[in-house]
Amino acid sequence: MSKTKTIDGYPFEEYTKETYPEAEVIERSRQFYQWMDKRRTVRDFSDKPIPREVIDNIILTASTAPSGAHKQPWTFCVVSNPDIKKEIREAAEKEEYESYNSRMSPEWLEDLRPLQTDWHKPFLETAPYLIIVFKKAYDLDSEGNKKNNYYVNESVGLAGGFLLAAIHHAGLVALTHTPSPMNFLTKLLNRPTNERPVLLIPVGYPMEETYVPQLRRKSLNEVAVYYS
Ligand code: IYR
Repeated sequence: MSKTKTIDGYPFEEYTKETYPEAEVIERSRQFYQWMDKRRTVRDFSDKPIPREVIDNIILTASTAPSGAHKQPWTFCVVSNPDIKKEIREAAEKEEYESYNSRMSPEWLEDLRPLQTDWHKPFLETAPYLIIVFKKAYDLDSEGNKKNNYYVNESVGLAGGFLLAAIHHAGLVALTHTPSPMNFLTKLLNRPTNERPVLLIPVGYPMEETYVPQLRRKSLNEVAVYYS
């Protein structure tokens, strides 16, 4: 049991973070980078099942992300039911068809050309699980009163990042899919009025032979500026 104390009446507990000698810090940071650099967005999913426990652990990991005033303003909807997956696919493809054929600008379509995406979204039925991340614009207490959440977009973005890292760590793959508009998910999944869909993430094993676009990630000096 860790030591506890109260500050202004609020409970605190001692936090002991495992630390390492400097050489090990360097080595760990390098290894983690090299391993995270292997994460890729995948669109070719196997239908091989995944134990529910894995999905539970991935979501619990995402929910460890920091959030404004520790409100954890997110709901993860987990869809494995084939009928619901089919409904989601049909609704998403309808929106995506419109997007690719009339809503997206020529520049946007050109930018997507290297990814070779189109309005067909078979993975929404193939992947064993779809995780739909909803942000909670506000909370509702037991009497239905609105309670504020803070930095909701930032918080949910961080949780999404943790979710993708947890999926990668489990040896699974994901696709960060954002059909636009995605309001159909609110209705389809019967979500309350304080929740808005943010990310639709198919999770599974990759197909045995899977191809991803050859991408180059920006170098350190393209993404970092140091003020020493
Ligand atoms: N939502 C569409 C289009 C799309 C948009 C971006 I920005 C991407 O990085 C990839 C795809 C789709 O999912 O196909």
